[in-house]
Amino acid sequence: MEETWRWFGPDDAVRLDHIRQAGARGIVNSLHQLPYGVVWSVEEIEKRKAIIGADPSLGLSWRVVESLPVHEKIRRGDRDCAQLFENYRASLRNLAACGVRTICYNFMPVLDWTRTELRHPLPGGGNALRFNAHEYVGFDVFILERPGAAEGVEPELLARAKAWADGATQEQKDTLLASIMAGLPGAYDRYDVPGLRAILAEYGAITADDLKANLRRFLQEIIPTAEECGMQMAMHPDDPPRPLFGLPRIVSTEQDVADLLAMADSPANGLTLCTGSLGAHPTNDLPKIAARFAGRIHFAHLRNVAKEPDGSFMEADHLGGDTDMVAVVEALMVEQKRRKEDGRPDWRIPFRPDHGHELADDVGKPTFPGYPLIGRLRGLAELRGVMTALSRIKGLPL
Ligand code: DNO
Ligand code: MN
Repeated sequence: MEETWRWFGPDDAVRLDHIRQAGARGIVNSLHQLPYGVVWSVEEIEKRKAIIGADPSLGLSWRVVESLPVHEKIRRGDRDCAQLFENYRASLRNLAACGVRTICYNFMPVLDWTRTELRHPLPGGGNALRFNAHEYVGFDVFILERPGAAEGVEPELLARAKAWADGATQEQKDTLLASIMAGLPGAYDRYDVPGLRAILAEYGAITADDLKANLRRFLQEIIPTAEECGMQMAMHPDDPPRPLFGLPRIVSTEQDVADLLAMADSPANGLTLCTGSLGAHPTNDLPKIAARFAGRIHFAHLRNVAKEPDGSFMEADHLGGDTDMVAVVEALMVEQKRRKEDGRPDWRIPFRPDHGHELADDVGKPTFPGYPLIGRLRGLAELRGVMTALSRIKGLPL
């Protein structure tokens, strides 16, 4: 397995030499400074490559793009997207010309990964990310006041949500909003409550089927180009894997993944196996999903979650939580063996420790939420231990 690490670019408090100290060589990167929908020029891509490779003794290179963002108009299914599709294809061609061929992206409308709590205290100090179902409902029903938000919510959960909203100070409400927005990548504007209402209104009453049709259209537009360029598109699943604020999410379950891969039956149309995202869904069996779709997994995000009965979940230690991480890693390593035996030069699957706890000297540092140095370094070390042991015991190639 190829060790990679998400780096947010020159603004990241985690430096490239830190990443090398953690052991990773592959950099996962995006051009966060560019607005959504514009072409990534060869010049901008080369500039970033030069920064990543500036100190050759570190041996780092840009391995995966995360993300090449899909414009909201494409997700929403606007008619006049021809230029946006053309720009996306141009960015793919430019990236391929610069040697970057694995592209992680997502199809989550409006938001990206979403939590309600960025600093849940851990025993002994340090913090974890959490999704608290009552805070989510409290925000949706009593702060956003989205029409219909209370429909279908368990009365007991709704009562706890109301108690939370009634008791929360303005500061607590602001912190919740900031937590919900924290997953939007890079230096982008986050929505305030009126802004969120406005963008939700633009989506109107979109259904999961509508969103799937929009995804199919996107894949029809870009997969042929990805094929021509020898690129691997790797869809990131929904985090959390459930509808949010009335917007459907369509890459949440094993069946959704099967549907996505069937929409364009091409090796270029693949998956980022994010165990933490899929793992927060009650019916997803991660080792099974990893084994079933192994041939189309181009990238892996490895982390764990501990689920709670009301739909809340907490980001757990990488080898803790509800997902059998050893079994997932084994499935990926079995796939690597197959690729190697097929003579593929690129048989190693890139993975990164996806999120880590904020631990020790990282507490209080201006790292990106979920992306501190020490917690990810710990996660990567634990995962590397699993891989090393599996390789020895099962004879699987590392
Ligand atoms: C969360 C990440 C996601 C991911 C995007 C990919 O930490 O795994 O934000 O980068 O969804 O498009
Ligand atoms: Mn992920």
